[in-house]
Amino acid sequence: MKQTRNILLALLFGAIVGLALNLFAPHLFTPLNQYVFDPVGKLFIKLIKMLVVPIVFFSIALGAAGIGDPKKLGRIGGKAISFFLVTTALAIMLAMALALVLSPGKVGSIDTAASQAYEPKGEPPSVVDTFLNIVPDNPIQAMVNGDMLAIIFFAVLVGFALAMLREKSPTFYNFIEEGNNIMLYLVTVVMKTAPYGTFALIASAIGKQGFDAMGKMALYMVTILIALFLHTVIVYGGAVKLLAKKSPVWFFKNFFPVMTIGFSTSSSSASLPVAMKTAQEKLGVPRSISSFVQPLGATINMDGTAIMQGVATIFIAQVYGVTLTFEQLIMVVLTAVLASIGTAGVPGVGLIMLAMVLDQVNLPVEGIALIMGVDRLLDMTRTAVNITGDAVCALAVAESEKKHSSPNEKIA
Ligand code: DAS
Repeated sequence: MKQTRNILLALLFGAIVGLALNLFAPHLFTPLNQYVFDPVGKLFIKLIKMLVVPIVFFSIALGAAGIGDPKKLGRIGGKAISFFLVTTALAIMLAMALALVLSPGKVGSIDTAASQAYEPKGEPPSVVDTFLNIVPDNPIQAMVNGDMLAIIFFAVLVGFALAMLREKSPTFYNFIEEGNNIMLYLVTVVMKTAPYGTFALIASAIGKQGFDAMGKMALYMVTILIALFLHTVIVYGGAVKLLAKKSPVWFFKNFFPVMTIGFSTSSSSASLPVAMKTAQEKLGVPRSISSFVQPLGATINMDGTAIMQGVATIFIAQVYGVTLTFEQLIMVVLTAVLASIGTAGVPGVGLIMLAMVLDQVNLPVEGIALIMGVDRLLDMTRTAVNITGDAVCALAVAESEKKHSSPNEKIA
C-alpha cells in the first residue's frame, strides 16, 4: 500500500507541476521537459519494458509446463479468448451507445481543416497476417523484435514440451523456473523507481497538453471517460463478482497500483510484469494461468482501446455529418474487436487500429487528426482499463479451473 500511496502522490504532484508550468511558465516547461521529465519518464518505461520479453517467455513456458495437459491448455486458452472477445464487444457497444446519446461530435464547430494534414502513421496488420505471424520464422528474432504473439506461441510450445519431457529435462525446467523468479525479482527492484517515473511522465503529458486543447474536445473526452468507468465497474466488477466469485472492492484495492502503472506508462506491455506479479501474489491466481492469460491479453485484449474507437468513430461521423447505418455500426463492432488482436500494447497503438475501423465504414481517416491532440491523456486511462481486463480474465479463468484441479495442486 505504501508504494501505491507513493505512486498516487507522484501522479498528483506531477499533474500539478505540469499544469502550473503549462499555465504560468511555459518557457520554463520546455527545458525542464527536455532535460528532466522526458528523459526520466522514458528511462522508467525502458526499465520495465526491458523485462517484458524475458518475463513473458519464462512465465509462459513455465505456465504451460505447469498446465501440462494439452487439453487443459486448450480449455484455458479457449476460456480466455472467449472472455476477451465478449468483453471487447461489450466495451465498444457501450461506447457507441453513449456517443450516440451524448453526441460529442455535434457540439460547437469542430474545425475539420486541421485534419487535412493528417498522415496515417503505419498500417495496421491485416487479420490474416496477424494470425499467420503468430508462428515465428525465427523465435529469437521474434524476441528481438518484441513480437508478443510469436513469443507467446513459441513459449507455449516450449512449455508444452517441458511438460511432456519433464523427467528427462529437470535442468532446463529449473532454468526456466529460476529465470522466472529472477525476472519477477527484478520487477520489484525496478518498481521502486515508479514514483519518480510516474511523476515525470504525468508532468510531461499535462505540461504539453495543458487544458486549452481540451476545450472543444471536452465532451469527447468525458464520453470516453464515462464509458471506461462504466465498463470497469459494471463489466469487470460484475465478472469479478459472478465469474471469479470474489469481492470487486477486494480486487480493485489490490489491483489499483497496477492500474496506476498502466496509466502512467500508457503501455500494456510495460505494465505486464507488475500485473502478473500482482495477480499471482495478491489475487491468488495460479502462476500457470496468470502467466498464460495476462501476456495473451496484453496483446489481444484491449477493451479500453475499443471504447476509444467506438466513441471516436461516432464522433468523427458526427463531425463530418455522416449518419452510420445499423449495419455499419455492427461492422464497427466486429472490426474493432478484430483490430484489437495482434498489436502489442504500446503507447498510441489505439490510433493506428482506429484507422482500420474508420476505413471499414468509409469514414475519413484524416478525422483522427481531430482527436490526436487529446489522445495522449486518454491513452493513459484506457491502458489502465486494458490491463485490468486481462487480470479479471485470469481471475475468472482461475476460478473456473478450480473444479478441474486436484486438491493438492499448487495454486500459486
Ligand atoms: N497504449 C495501448 C496499450 O498499451 C492502448 C492504446 O493505444 O489504445 O494498451
